[in-house]
Amino acid sequence: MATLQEVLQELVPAYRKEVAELLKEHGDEVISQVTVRQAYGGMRGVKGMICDTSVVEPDKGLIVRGHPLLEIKHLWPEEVFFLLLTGQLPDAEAKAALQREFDRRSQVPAYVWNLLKAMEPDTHPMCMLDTAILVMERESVFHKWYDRGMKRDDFWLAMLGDALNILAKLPVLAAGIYRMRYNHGSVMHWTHGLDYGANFANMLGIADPAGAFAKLMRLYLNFHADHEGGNVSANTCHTVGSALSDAYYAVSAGLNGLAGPLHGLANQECVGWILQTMEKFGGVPTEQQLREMAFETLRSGRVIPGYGHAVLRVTDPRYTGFHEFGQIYLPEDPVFQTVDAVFNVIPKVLQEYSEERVKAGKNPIANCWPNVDAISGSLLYHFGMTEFPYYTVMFSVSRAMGMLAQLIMNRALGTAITRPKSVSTEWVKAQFKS
Ligand code: CMX
Repeated sequence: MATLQEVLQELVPAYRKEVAELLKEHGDEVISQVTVRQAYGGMRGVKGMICDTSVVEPDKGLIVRGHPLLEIKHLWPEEVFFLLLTGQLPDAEAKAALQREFDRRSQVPAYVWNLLKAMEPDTHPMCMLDTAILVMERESVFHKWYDRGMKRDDFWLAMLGDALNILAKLPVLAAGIYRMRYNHGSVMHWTHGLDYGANFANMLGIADPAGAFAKLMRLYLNFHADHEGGNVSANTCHTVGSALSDAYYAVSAGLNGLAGPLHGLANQECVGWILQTMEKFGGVPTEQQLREMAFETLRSGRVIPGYGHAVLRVTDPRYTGFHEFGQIYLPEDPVFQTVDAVFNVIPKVLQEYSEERVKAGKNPIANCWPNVDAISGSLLYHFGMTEFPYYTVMFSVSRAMGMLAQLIMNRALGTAITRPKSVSTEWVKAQFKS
């Protein structure tokens, strides 16, 4: 099979033709409308952008290029990246070629380590990661080619160059940040010939005699890679990229969004909540104790982290897949057992609380089921990664794959600069005056 670049070279003209025909035939047809509530409510449910790498069905969860997530959970991260872009699975040769691309691009420049070392010791690891990506912008292929007068048709190719460079360096950077920030010793290097997930596991320096942690990393990087285009990180990356800002600007910006507690940071908050509950009740809590703790959290105006979702209306399949992993590798772990106990209690609590909210004239909670963040941290914690402020960095290594795949697709399709129309409250009032 051909390499990723060669496959894309074949596919991009076909993608373009398909979209041009769709626009010609159906360009003026309506696919969505917007209510006042949606305009004030984060545009929830408004169909206003295109993302071909994956879709999230409210009742099914993530579907990557037509494959429901749990049917492709065995894929390695490099295979997922190939799939996101091409809709095809690489054969052994194409996979090895992509791994060699990562091998040769994995060196992180010395000035990046110097910058990271100069940061204050209490800097959040997400801030370190996003700063490191941004400072490497001077390496951008897209930027350099653009300055030389690159043709529009080649934008995607330059974006692919940036994407491969960023993806190759991200696990090295992220693992280095873990080791620097939490005093785990010197930064470790990428091993040539080792796959992406195992390389990341290895560079984190977690003892892994049976290879279970490497398996978790492959699964983790697969599960978090993409979640269609409208979530905060992907949408931000899309918007920044639409101004033809290069991938370093766009990915760093998207990951800044991932760093928010209502988005990727929820996994950090979730483990915090679980540990707090265990500490309060001296171990794995009973269902009654969990109810008590949950209502205490809700009544103090906080959310239950890891539960609810803007699109999903069922248990997140990523939660289900991680749960299967936990049952095999850490069934006796008390943190994992608490996560399990939480699953038996929280949906009911949130349902009751939602009914209370409705009676008080507030919005219902649209989804009372767990999302990925409810469980992912407990697996990392089991393997000794107890520094939970770091977890979103791991999420980022993976999510960058989806964001970069989307950027390449956008430049291939020539997606326009993002510019939705905003209106003022005065304008809204005037619409309904009569
Ligand atoms: N605990 C308490 N209240 C919750 C809740 C939860 N887990 N989930 C939703 N609600 C509340 C919302 O805060 C909102 O309240 P207001 O109307 O007073 O603002 C109301 O229920 C309705 O929200 P919704 O329509 O159900 O959900 P949204 O699309 O507005 O928000 C999300 C989605 C994820 C931000 C929300 O469910 C949440 O805050 N969950 C906890 C944090 C979390 O797990 N985030 C990670 C999501 C996955 C990811 O992006 O990484």
